[in-house]
Amino acid sequence: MNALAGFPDGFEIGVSTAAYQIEGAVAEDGRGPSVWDTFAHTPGRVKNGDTGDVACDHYHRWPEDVALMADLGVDAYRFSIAWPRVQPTGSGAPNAAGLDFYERLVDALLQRGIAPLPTLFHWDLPQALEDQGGWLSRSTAERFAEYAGLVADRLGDRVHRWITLNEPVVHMAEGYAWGGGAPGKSLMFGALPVAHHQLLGHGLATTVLRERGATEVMITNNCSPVLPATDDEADVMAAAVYDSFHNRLFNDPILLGTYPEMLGEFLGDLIRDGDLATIHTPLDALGINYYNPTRIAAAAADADLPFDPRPIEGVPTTAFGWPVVPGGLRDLLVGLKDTYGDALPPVYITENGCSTPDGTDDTFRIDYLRGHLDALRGAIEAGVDVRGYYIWSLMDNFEWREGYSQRFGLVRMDFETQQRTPKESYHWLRSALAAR
Ligand code: IFM
Repeated sequence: MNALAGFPDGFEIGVSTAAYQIEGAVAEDGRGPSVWDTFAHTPGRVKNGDTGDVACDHYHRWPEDVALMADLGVDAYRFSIAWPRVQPTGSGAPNAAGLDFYERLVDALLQRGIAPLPTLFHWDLPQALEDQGGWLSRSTAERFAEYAGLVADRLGDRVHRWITLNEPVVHMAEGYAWGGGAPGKSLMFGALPVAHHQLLGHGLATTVLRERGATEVMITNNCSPVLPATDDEADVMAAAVYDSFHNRLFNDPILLGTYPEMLGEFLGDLIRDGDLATIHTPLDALGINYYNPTRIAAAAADADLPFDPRPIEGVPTTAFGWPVVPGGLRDLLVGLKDTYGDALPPVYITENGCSTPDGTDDTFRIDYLRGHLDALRGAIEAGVDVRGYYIWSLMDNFEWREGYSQRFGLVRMDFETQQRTPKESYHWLRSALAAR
């Protein structure tokens, strides 16, 4: 059966990328440094000392990448806009050359009948803003809304759908709590203000985008269904804590206008009158990135954190070691519907995909995608309003602290020559799209 059969009319199939992971050209046309430039250039932070300096050189080779997408036949392309290209120091007048680049990209997509879906922040904060506190500082939320306005002023006559932030939980956790990503801080629970300020930035930017004619504004949250390691009460409690931290901290305030009770106390003083109303500004859709469920046990009494992730046994794993559990996608979506009811807007799966070893046949990725599309169909049949599915990623790219070692692409990248070679999964998807 065609893997894309049985989805509702208008169901969107797309591919996703992010600026720092593909663009390169980090010092061209006035782009300022971002926290990821700083982090990647700090010895020992990224595997093999890799950086995004060149990445897929998409900044120069974007016409080839648009042609690949057109040939693939996708409906839409989710990419991110690099804030430091638009505002090199994170505030002030826009850098026209940076906006020109995205304007050319958007025009080329539209000419090919591919709907652009830009994300305004995918972790590459201008370094100058980080130097003033980054997302620990409330002012970054205000700067973000201004930046959103500058981008929409230029592109808003052609782009009507926007994603504000990508995976704020991952940016908070990796960037500010554990230090595995930029800006590399290890504040543990001291990172929680980053959640509030990102959410506030999202809410402020949503209003700005709407004022400039946006018809569909969403945020992309990374969500993971949480499984207690056993039925033991301590494990069940630890799983609930993890669920609050990973999922509910970002979904509840947006969809319900409240923080999960067990985390609200950490945020108390930061929340000003009106903040939750701003964050709760109605959303047109919710973007969800799904990769795998998380299995959680209670932590040892002297541990830093109150939960202890455990492996999920007995399932295949990706090259990253992530468990492959397609049914988790259905469970996640049905669970969200159960939790939020009518407060859950239409959903787009804005990322799903797997890394595989270089040079192997691509059956693993095809099976992965087919399995997750089946699970998605199951969620729709169970009553969840899902409007689209975006594969991570169009092409192999800079996988953050793993550098170029994890390959998620439908298109193989030779990072020496910049040659792009469609993988078997690309051809498989192309046939499925053509036969829809
Ligand atoms: O590469 C990342 C992406 O930037 C955000 N979501 C998860 C992907 C795979 O790790």
